[in-house]
Amino acid sequence: MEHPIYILGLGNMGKYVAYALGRSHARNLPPTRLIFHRRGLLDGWIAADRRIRYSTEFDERGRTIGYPPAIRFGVELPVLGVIDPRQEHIKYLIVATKAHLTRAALTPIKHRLSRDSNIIFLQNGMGVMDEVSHAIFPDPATRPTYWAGICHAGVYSTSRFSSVHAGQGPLILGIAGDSSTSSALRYDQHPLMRLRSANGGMLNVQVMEPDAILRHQLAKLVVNSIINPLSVRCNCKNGRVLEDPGARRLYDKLLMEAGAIVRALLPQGALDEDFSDTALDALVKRVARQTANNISSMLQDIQAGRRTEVRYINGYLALHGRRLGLPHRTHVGAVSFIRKIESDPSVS
Ligand code: KPL
Repeated sequence: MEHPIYILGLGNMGKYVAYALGRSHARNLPPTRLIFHRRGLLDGWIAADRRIRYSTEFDERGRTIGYPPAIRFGVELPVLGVIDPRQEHIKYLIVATKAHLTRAALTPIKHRLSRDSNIIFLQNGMGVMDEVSHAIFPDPATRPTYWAGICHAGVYSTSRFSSVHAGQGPLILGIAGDSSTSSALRYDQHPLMRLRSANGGMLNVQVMEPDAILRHQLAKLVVNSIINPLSVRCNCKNGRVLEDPGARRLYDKLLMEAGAIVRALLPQGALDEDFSDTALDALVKRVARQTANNISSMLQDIQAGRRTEVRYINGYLALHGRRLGLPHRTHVGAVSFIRKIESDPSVS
């Protein structure tokens, strides 16, 4: 029997990937199984008729088909997966929980994971893998292989099991760690590479070597550390962040601080033009435009009264800025601002 691909966490990204995999279910991909880490989720899933509803703002040629999203373009997914009562070994796991829930969500299934397991962390921010290693897999000899998944698609949820694909972008995938842990050859033969064909290539998977993955994680961190808190501050969609005059001043400060910190976190000798302030500025603006109609995940969390991932985004930059003796005040300010709103939404 093929090892299933398990998905833990059905937020925006979890639904997006589950839908793509589920649509390919009967064809060339291993079966997909959802793991619900809270009882309420299972009850909700049953109440939602065990379906993920997905719609897109794009037609098959990539043209925007209008906003607000037309649900009639969506496709309903029949039963996608089941809770696995057999507690079998997990070879492939996609973790798409919020960063701060990862440890708690993984703990009950840690006995099902071993050295030959592969975990794709499909989350915003950085620092989760270290946290998981420290708390769950302290022994490197028995630790699963960690993959970083960086999704550039803009997706937002309209209900717990419905989401809208609002901004196009690839899913960057690669083993996280040092270069010695992988090679192009291993990637090519790796069963997870079949994600590339999920639902006719819907996920637009691009595979990268560990050094390139780290660079990508850092670049995405910069993007999220600017667009996400500013979208909360302006209470606006991503595209408007660039237009708000108040946000503009903060934008420059966040960018300058983040740029210096990520340059210091790059692997030795990896410094290049992609991480200059000008290049990072162009990247953030490009993503804001490409996802102009999307509501950032941080604003979605705030609107839903959930805790955000700010501690793993601006908090991660602030932590390393402090450690490296680099300016990081604006990121500390962003963390405090978002945390205040989390505990008292009237602050915004
Ligand atoms: O990753 C995102 C997020 O919202 O967290 C962006 C790229 C900003 C898209 O909304």
